[in-house]
Amino acid sequence: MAEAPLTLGTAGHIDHGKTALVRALTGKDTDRLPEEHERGISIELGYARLRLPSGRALSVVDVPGHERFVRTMVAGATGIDLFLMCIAADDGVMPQTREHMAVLRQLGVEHGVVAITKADAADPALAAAEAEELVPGVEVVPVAALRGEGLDELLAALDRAAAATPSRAVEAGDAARLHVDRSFTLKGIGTVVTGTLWSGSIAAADQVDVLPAGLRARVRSVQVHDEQVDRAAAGQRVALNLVGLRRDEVTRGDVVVRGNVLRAAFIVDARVALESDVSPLEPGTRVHVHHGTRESPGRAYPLGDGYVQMRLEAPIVAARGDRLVLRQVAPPDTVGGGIVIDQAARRHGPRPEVVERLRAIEAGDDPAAAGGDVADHGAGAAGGGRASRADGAGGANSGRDASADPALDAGAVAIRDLLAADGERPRSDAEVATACGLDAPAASSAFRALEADASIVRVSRNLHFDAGALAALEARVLAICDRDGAVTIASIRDELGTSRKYAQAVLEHLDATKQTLRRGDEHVLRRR
Ligand SMILES: Nc1nc2c(ncn2[C@@H]2O[C@H](COP(=O)(O)OP(=O)(O)OP(=O)(O)O)[C@@H](O)[C@H]2O)c(=O)[nH]1
Ligand SMILES: [Mg+2]
Repeated sequence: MAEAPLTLGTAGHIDHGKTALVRALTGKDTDRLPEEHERGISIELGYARLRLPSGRALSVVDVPGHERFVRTMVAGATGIDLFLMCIAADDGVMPQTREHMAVLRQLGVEHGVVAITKADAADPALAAAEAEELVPGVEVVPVAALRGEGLDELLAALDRAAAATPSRAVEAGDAARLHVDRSFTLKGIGTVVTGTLWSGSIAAADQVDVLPAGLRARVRSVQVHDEQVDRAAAGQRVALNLVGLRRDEVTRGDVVVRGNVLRAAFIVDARVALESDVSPLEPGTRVHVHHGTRESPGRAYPLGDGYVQMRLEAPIVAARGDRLVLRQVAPPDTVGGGIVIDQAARRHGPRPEVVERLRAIEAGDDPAAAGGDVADHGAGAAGGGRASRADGAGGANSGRDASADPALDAGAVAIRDLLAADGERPRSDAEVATACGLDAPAASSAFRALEADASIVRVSRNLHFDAGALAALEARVLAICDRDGAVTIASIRDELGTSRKYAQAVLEHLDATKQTLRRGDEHVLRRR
């Protein structure tokens, strides 16, 4: 069998010589923006191809080291199999050396090499000792890229590291998915997206879906490293020319899938590991959740036993087993990471049966989730529908199943679907009952069943929200609250472009659930 394609990602603090080293190794300057040259720093991800002495070729992603661009680094690092950590001899281990290492750890990128760069500028011994402490068990090679010294030793070390590295993509199954890291238009060609193919394969003439929007497109051509191919395989860096899609309809963070097997979701349950110096998460802790090339603000709700529910402001398109990186906003830092256990979870609190179920899924013996690694139960499908609507894209995932949930009667299912369709502006309970053809007692028992099953949430005497839509709305309101210090019904109404009725309902619900506190007309975040 041919060797699996591998992607090598640089890592390391700003100005530690990553781009210079990639250039010395590959001949390619990955800083291609004028602004990058003017400022002398990398801003965007850069790409190159590296031929190792063994003959093996690696795709290379060069990431920026600036602390403001860690999110870009994470987007690049999610597609890599092994790392090239650069630590400058004259500077040693610095904050983004540590943070990039934390990101790699949380993404499960274990193999790589450390280069002590600028070995011509200072004795590399001190930085090498720091490196051995930070990244134990990894080969450390001093190099001077501008003089071309140490490159042969580095290439040999990379060959050894590559030989020991399994491709993560090939392990990941058959369904094709590509997390988009760039999208652009080429004159006469149209919309092009690039990314690492995480799993499956994609060929010209394939029909694909772009999630979370749920837009359809046809693949006109496929390129791997600037060469036209019939079919791209898992693990390769791929460029797809898509027909039927405008450039502004697809962007970094979106996911191109073939086979309609993944869904977008606002709520995921994950097993979380925090970095060693981070204190435990409080319910409602604000975090930025990075998944694939997407970053979404959200809140973390510990469920017990290391499981945490992430309620997100923007949907992610995840499969079970995917890695998440968690960053805090202020001060910005990587605080931990997680592995997705339920990729389309329902909103729930830290109940023993929730933890039991997640344990069962993780052990591979959960009956409701058995048989596949992607959303295949009712909640997952509904999550997709909700996600796309709340995202403003509309009409997505029309394949959403009609949901014959055995625990719910037809009336309850009708209400659930109607509220999911209403999203952030649900009609009143009485209007829902009328629309579903239910009399008052039937409607009220259906509402109770749906509340118990956490697919809807009651926010006031006669108003229910779809749980996913409410979570997204709450997250947006809390983000505004965080930014402005305090909000009022009027400010929320104006900023969200909603009506006073919904603004008031959501604020009262946030007060009642102790996420905000009312002070006169204002609502402020409850501090820990
Ligand atoms: N003396 C010496 N200087 C180097 C060497 N490699 C890089 N530099 C210099 O260090 C500076 C930063 O190099 P870059 O390669 O842009 O650093 P980077 O890590 O890619 O920086 P960011 O992408 O912004 O994080 C430049 O001025 C380089 O010329 C080296 O081997 N020796
Ligand atoms: Mg650079």
